Amino acid sequence: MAALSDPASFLTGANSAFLEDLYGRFLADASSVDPEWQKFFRSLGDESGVVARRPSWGRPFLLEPGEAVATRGRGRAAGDSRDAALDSIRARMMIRAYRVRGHLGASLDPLGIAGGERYQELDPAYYGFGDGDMDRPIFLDRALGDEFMTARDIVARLRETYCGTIGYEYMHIQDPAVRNWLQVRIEDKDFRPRYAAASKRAILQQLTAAESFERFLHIKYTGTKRFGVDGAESLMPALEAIVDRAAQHKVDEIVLGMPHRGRLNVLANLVKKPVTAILAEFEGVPSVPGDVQGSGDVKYHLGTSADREFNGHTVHLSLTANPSHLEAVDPVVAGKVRAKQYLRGDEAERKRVMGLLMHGDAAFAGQGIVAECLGLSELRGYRTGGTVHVIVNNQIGFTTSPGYSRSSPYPSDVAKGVQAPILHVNGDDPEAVTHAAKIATDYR
Ligand SMILES: Cc1ncc(C[n+]2csc(CCOP(=O)(O)OP(=O)(O)O)c2C)c(N)n1
Repeated sequence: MAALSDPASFLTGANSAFLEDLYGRFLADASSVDPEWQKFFRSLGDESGVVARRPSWGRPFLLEPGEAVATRGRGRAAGDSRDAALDSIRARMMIRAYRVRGHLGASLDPLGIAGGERYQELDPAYYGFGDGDMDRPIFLDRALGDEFMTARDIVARLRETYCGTIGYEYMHIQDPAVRNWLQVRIEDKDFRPRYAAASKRAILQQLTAAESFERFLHIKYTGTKRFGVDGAESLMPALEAIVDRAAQHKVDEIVLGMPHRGRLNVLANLVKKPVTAILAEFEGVPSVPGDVQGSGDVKYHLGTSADREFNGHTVHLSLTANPSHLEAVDPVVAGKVRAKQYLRGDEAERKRVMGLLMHGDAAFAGQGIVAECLGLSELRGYRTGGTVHVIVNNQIGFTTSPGYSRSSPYPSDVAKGVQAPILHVNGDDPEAVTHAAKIATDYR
């Protein structure tokens, strides 16, 4: 039999699940697979840390399993002023750690592939609070609202605030007033998310509309390339919440830009483009005679605009047309916002026209134009008063896993350079997603 010209030609999509499983076992323990497979996997020369299946926001610096944490608690009696001071200092250190790194303990893994590692700075034992130290009152000087709290209550409060389904990154912001505004929004009891039955019903209705729309396309146009929002349906209530909130702030116009993913859903359910027009385009018929025609993806490039009313305030929404080139639409949206602000005489405050950009996780981290736009965003000649960015993180970039496509832990890290607050939200908790969307809009 002739030798195979490509020794990897047997690696096909059809046996990928089997190979992935085998490779996983090889990485965990090389001797657990057949020697021939060992030889082959070694010849690939992959770095195991890069290949290991981790979520895109995998955490590199964690306690090793079984590694002891620094336990300094000695079961002290209350009343000793030095020990009381130590308690207070250590509690404050722990509170700060949660504010800075609580997101590393947040539940942000809808696919359940994170492995549940602990981050040592979030462990009370790291600050000397052992099992016997959890129930005496510690003077906090109202750091979390109350004058005294026990370590147990502090940890419970911090975990509830910072390790739920929203992970907050805001402590990199240098301006104390800005940072404090966010801290109050995150920690204060008055701002805790509370959803009335009507709000929950509205969210459910938006999710149902989003899912039904994708299912319909899937059934009706089986086999047609579709950049569905499947799995990230909570994008829809998030966008609805942003626009609704912007309307409450008397924003008159929102200029939107987005990539392919979820675009038809946004057109149908947010911008309310007639579904007949969308479907006509799906069948290759331009809904407006004379519209550009090109590849089968054109329907994912077209823009549209419409007025929507929220509690008596009309907001004009315009989704900017874009090319296939990911993120190229970003500066176009910023330019449109600025032009509209100029035309409306909104240059002093820039409160009436707002930009709203959506991104894929791989594109946001990978495209240089994102960094360029962020870098220009605060300059006098370019500023627009702030853009709300939504990264739809499906933990993959076409066929590339995050470990192969970026060096930063989160896709959003480039935005820290302009001190933007970053809210990571678990897409399986649509109420949390809308809560984060509201904070982002209020912040803007
Ligand atoms: C500038 C540019 N480079 C490459 C591509 C090809 N491409 C299309 S989709 C895609 C992956 C995008 O991944 P992500 O941003 O995570 O979005 P997702 O499709 O996963 O929602 C790539 C590389 C492109 N369209 N534009």
